[in-house]
Amino acid sequence: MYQEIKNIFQAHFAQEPLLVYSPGRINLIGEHTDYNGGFVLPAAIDKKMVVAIAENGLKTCRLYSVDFKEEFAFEIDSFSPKPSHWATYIMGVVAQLQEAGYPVRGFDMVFGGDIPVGAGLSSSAALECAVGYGLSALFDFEIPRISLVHYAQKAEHTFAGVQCGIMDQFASVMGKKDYAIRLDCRTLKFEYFPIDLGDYQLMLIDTKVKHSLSESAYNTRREECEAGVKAAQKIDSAVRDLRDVSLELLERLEVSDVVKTRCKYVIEENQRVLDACEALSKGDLETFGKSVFASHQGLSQEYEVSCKELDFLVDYAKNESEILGARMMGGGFGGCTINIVNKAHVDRIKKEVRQQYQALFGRNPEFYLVSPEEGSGRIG
Ligand code: GAF
Repeated sequence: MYQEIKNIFQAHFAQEPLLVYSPGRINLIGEHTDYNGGFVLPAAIDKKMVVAIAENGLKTCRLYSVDFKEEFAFEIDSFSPKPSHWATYIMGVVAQLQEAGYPVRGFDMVFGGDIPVGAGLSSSAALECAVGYGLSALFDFEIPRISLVHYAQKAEHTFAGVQCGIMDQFASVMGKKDYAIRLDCRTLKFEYFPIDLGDYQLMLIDTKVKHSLSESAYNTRREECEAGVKAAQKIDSAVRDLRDVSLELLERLEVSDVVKTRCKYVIEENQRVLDACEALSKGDLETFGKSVFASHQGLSQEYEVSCKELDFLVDYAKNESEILGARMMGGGFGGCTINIVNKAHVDRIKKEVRQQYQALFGRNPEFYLVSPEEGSGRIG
């Protein structure tokens, strides 16, 4: 893949590029908690966005997307967001770096990779992080990794219009082989958590659907949670995030039932992350798996960000004794489920799921066996 992207770069721009990558991510548990100042347990994976980049001495930045087979150019001194276009993620990062005072000059870039788009594995965060990493390497300025995470997240807010939390960019930049990251999204304190699943392994099942609601519903959920926090602050001024709100206090809030239900999910999910980490550290995979199933139940019934395809896959897993836990992953409304599957049964389970899913939804699911990998890096 690296060589292919390098070759395409040379064919397009006739010079030697610098190559960097940033990975996609999984999340074991802790969904929609990041923008609520809560806890998450993501990991980087071995599916990556690769960026080939070189300075071009021009005022124009020339881009080529391998996956979309499309070119795009913008002027380094004058550009604006282009929501829903892939170039917006790149321009967003350039804008953040410029605002922070880093010297970004004209460049040529080719990018591509093997993170399936729309599968909830954060291909856009990986692109933002790879671009930030690539620009810092190209123009020789040191950016602390944590600042890179913030610039990438801010690029998503300002240029893609999605008010995402910090989880995806954090995992992509800070990932570590064989470890998940237990991250406190309020303080940004984190701990690398060894992932040793013994006879089990992580398998993603891609529904191959992405329902159109995903972006608008994401921002609505965020607003609903903020409404809950505001109402709680009227009663207890010490409340900063939903994790400071007890279920008893939640009951007393003057908010709609919908807001209460959304907040309840977040409060419980935060606790589930802590419980799941405790179980993991004791090697108690069964208890860990139960928290994972409970997370899906909350996402589907209370937070209402699932869909029939995801629910079907999790219901299947609940009835399969060789899967210890399963849930939807990421923003929702499609993408992948994450499953803790007995290695010896992976092939049988794949076959069964494929048959049943195909019969019900008329499309083939995709399966990815994944494990935690290193975050952003330079190649060569
Ligand atoms: C998306 C967002 F980008 C993350 O910040 C996070 O909120 C996630 O949805 C849900 O947990 O991936």
